[in-house]
Amino acid sequence: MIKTIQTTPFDDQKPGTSGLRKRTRVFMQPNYLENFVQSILLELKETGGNSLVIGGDGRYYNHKAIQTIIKMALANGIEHIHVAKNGLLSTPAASHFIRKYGISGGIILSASHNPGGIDEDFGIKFNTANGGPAPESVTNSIYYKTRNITHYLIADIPDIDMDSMGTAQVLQGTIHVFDGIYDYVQLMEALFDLARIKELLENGFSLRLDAMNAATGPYLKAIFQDRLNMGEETLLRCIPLEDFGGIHPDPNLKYAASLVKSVVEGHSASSPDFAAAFDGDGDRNMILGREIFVTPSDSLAILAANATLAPGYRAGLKGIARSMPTSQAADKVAEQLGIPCFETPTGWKFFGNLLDADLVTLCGEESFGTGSNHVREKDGVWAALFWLNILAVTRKSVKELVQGHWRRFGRNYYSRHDYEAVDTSLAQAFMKRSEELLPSLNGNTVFGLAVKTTDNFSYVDPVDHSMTQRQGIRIVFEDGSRVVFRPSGTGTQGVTIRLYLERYETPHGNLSLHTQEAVQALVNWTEHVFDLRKSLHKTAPDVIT
Ligand code: VG1
Ligand code: CO
Repeated sequence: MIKTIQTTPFDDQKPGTSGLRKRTRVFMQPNYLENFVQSILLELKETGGNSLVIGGDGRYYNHKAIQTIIKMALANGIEHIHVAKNGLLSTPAASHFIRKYGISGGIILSASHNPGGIDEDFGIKFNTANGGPAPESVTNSIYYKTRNITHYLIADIPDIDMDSMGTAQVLQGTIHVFDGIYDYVQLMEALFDLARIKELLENGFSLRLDAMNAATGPYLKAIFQDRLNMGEETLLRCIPLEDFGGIHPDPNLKYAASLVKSVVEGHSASSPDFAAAFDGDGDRNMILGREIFVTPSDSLAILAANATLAPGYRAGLKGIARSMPTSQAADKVAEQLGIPCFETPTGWKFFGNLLDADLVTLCGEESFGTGSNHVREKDGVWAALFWLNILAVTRKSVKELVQGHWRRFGRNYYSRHDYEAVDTSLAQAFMKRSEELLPSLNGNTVFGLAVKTTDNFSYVDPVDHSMTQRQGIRIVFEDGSRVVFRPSGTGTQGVTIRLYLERYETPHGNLSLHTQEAVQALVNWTEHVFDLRKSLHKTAPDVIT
């Protein structure tokens, strides 16, 4: 019944910022998925794990991969295998399920906001017993196993029926097919005042939520249709599709442009008061209000400043954490609240220890990620509900809330410019040359911008003291503005270089500039000093958010 299959290593199974992400066809090669899964299962077993959650964002190959993982988990002696019904489980819901039921780990099949389909992307994330993405020590150990693999184990059994809930004994294990929506919705009900939100919505406040044909659809329906009685017109693209309808399920200014246009730009009497969009696996969010786009960095700061208005956060915040490239807006709030603000490398896995040690309550990343200690992942639907709860209590518009925040704390103008699919050797040479240039910049003033400090960011985890180096080149100017750049760790083609631009204006400064105008001097400075576009053989960024 259990087969041992001989295999040889693939040399490219090193997990990136968030799991292993490749072209779908790469995963479909014989043994590719199996090698990686066997390495995860060995890691799980070595650390004493005997239970596992499996689910994914519904993209092409999700079902097939889940069947393979079930059979391999059984063959490897995992006793309790929890499979989300229809294989559909958002990343935050997976995190919650692991934590709530004390499960040893989870495998989430997703390439997040990357497009899906046989000619697009697929991915695997592994989460540990705290519900969070495996930390680097674990992903390194899994990678080591992929380099030395000689065989894997798989049960020779028919496919499992994962379309109906129930429990079945198979070989030495038990397979539980569970509802991936229910527990998550219960958690949201505990954290937020849904009755108050309902009242707001019944009083003419209008709403649009866009699931982008991906994993959040069923969660949004369960909350906004079933609990809050909202009509179908409020929920857009809520049926998860294998190819996400051919779009990038990426909630940002480029890939959710039509929503942005209807809410922010071409606003009219019929425009909603509030809108949000979510990514493929449901951990990202974009918040919009009539005539305003809320940057993810501002969203974190505004949630922090108003957190006690939501029942789940009434006791206040322990601290805030943000990834290094995320704007310093949250730092200002933390300072005023008298709580610590931690700066971590990019990727949610770096927040896990801080959350587990109860050092922070809220976390955020500039890449449309916001979350809290309720799970160990960023959480899109949670962010939208948090905003709605605050709006329901304050009765302010999104714009009033954001502008009021700027008048109190100042405004961190912020933009990210992505240069995609750059030739790997060009990108590496550029990063190396840039790093070498840093010492010569300290104390210099170019185009009126005085450099205060420069470094290639390194991080020592305050809890386990593990060190992570070279996480991005950072230039901080005397006025608090910053230029940061780093190679992405989630791409599947060449290298994406991300350039992060931040300019701070005090509460008395000009708070109503256009963002790109506000950061233009920083772009010019970067070109002058680093010759970025020419070095990367680009004439303009591919994506601006
Ligand atoms: C990107 C984002 C990062 C995020 C990661 C995973 O990583 O910048 O902030 O944590 O994606 O998010 P990178 O290395 O490409 O910059 V998800 O929603 O794709 O799991
Ligand atoms: Co995601």
